[in-house]
Amino acid sequence: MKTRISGLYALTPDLADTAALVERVRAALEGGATWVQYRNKAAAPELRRRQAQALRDLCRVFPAPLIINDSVELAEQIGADGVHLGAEDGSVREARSRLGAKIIIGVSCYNSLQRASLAQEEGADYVAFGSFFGSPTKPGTAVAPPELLSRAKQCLRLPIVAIGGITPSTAPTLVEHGADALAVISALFDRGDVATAAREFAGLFSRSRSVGMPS
Ligand code: TZP
Ligand code: MG
Repeated sequence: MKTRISGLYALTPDLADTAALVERVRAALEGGATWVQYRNKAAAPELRRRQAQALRDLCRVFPAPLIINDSVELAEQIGADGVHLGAEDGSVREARSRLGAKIIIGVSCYNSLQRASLAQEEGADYVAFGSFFGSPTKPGTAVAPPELLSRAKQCLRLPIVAIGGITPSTAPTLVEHGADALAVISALFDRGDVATAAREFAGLFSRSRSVGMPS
């Protein structure tokens, strides 16, 4: 059985210093991040491979699933738990046939429910929508309203990830609208104390899970 994504999904900032990257991701995991995505569009292939391997080793210890952004090839090379595909990264079917049934496949759907339904039909394991707020990491990207999450919840079976400009103050509305997980870069890794930032995000999920539970 594959783990269903939920909670804080820590996406890596671009850091050339691999030791510093690993320490910051370790702090995020210690603070309660549940999943990690290696994302670095700027690094050369050899550095990407080394960083992905170092994060794979770290994630195995916790354990937490490690997902590779953009590259089926890199995910395969390092034995990652999954791959995350955007519009330019090939189809879910191709990734599935190359990586196999056990690999987690996530898909960026921007603000498109149609793209999400297709991803679900093709066998994706989660879909991501966004950007919900202005993103310092990816300015000028497609904008999605929080209501999209409620609509997606009604028509999809897959878990839903929200992304884009998410901070501890903008996060609650996304969780209330049905986000199962929050993908965060800057509001997590630009903070001096990454573990404390992670705890703030992770706390939103323990609170929402306890709502409605018998006391
Ligand atoms: N896709 C939409 S916004 C974004 C991606 C990859 C970046 C999210 O980073 P931040 O810093 O949490 O806004
Ligand atoms: Mg991509």
